[in-house]
Amino acid sequence: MSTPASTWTVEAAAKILLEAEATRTDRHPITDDWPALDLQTAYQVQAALIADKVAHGAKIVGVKLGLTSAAKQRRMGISSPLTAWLTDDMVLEPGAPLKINDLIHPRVEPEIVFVLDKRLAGPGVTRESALAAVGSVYCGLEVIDSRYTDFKFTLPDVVADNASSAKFVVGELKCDAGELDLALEACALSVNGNVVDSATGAAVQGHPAEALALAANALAERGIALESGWIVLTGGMTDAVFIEPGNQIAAEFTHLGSVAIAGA
Ligand code: OOG
Ligand code: MG
Repeated sequence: MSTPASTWTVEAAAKILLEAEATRTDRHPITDDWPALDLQTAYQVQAALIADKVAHGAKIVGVKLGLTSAAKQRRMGISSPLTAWLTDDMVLEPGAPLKINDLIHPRVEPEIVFVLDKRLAGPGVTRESALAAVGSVYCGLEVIDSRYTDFKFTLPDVVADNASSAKFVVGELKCDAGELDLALEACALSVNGNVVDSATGAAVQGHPAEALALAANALAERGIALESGWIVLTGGMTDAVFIEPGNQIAAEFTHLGSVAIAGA
């Protein structure tokens, strides 16, 4: 049953997306029923949704960027990057199985992950000043699980849905960002041992620290700074792959080590 446009509010949209997540039920895009949902309002929905999770005990642990690579933008048909929130309940420990039945239609993508050791506030953040706030860099895998049927959405829809967030794993090898050329850092993505895709860090806005700068500057427009200790997922380097029970998805990086998720 669709909700008439006149009854839509930020809170109503957040509640519907939270319910879809809790009941593992995909749905049609909110903009089908609420075409007036613009980007600014969509970020308010995202904030309301996270506020609800925080009110129920979740802790914000960082930020994720979405649609920062051409591979992701092409697949989703959206050419503009976005930001969303990471909470502690999204953390999957390395080696822990991913319970597929807890999710709707999970997909996995390799990402370069920063952990900040300084506060980073826009505007005016550059790749260099962003890197200066980075304490360490890791490889990672993000599990995305859009609440929209077949991952079909517009930019406001996916922003409202906290950028399809579900789970993420951070690799165990801690590296110093200053010692690596992250644009040249390469990653091979494999499913059950077969390499299905590859990319370098340059796929992410030319350099993952450009993505970090983008996040700092975009969040500054909403009066938010990135805090010391926060984790930043800089965005999928390749297209995401579906994960099913019994599947093993792994990302092997040239210097950042490797990370894997087994579907259960
Ligand atoms: C949106 C989430 C995008 C990324 O890294 O690009 C994202 C989606 O693809 O469903 O997390
Ligand atoms: Mg991602």
